Amino acid sequence: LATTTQQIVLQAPETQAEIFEYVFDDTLLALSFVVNIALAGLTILFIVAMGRGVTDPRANLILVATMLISVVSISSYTGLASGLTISFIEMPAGHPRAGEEVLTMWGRYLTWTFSTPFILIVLGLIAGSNLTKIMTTCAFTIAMCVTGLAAALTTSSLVMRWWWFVISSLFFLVIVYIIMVDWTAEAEKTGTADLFNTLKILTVVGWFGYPILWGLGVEGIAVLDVAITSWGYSVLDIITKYIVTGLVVLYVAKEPESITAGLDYGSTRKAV
Ligand code: RET
Repeated sequence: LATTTQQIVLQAPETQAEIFEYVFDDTLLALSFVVNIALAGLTILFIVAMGRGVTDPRANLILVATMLISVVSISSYTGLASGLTISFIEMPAGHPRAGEEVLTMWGRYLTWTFSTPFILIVLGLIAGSNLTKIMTTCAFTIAMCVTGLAAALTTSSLVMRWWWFVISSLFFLVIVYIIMVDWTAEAEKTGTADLFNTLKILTVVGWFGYPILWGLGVEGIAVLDVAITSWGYSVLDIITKYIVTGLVVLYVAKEPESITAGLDYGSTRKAV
């Protein structure tokens, strides 16, 4: 009987129903999902309320893009809360939890693929950048998230996990460069530097938190446990999504006309 009990304890949840139960047994973990679903919903309502009177097409494009960040977020966290996008994955030799089945929230990396481009569209539009640079950052963030997903799901070798991590980080640096160098200069010319610089700090500092958490959490060197890692990502999401959205929406609703970047880039007003 003792052996049977031990086997049951060591057996990681496998079916979606078992994972769902596991998540909701851990109140802290479950809350890290539920809080974000609620905040994303409130953020959407806030955007709708604040954006009612805005008629400028470019300002509306920015508002729609902010809304899509939260739309993706609700779906992302519903995927995690339901157990659909969580799996227990066996870590390769050399990993601190080698041979153990570790809870992996792979849905996060998957859904960042869809949410982060909208954040970059918002920032690029506010800086008054052009389609080429906005598309470049979108392509690189998709590449960053997909290779991050690959890092989390690779079980064959520890070296390969970290190699994916390195590739993903290189893609990340391309984005950081465009934000820090190109967009900073463009925002200066566009006259949106005040807002842009605040968003830039929240975004660049916030985004660096993700690979750091990945490295310290269960996917990496495993000094942080699953619930803490999950809360870490949830808090970073609150900063990089809802707080950024809130600042953008307040500004755009108050001064839709100052979000101009010249006719070439789709503005409704001539560049000054
Ligand atoms: C990973 C691991 C591999 C290396 C790097 C990463 C970066 C992730 C980032 C995520 C940002 C997510 C946001 C989500 C909001 O919805 C994939 C963790 C560099 C920067 C802003």
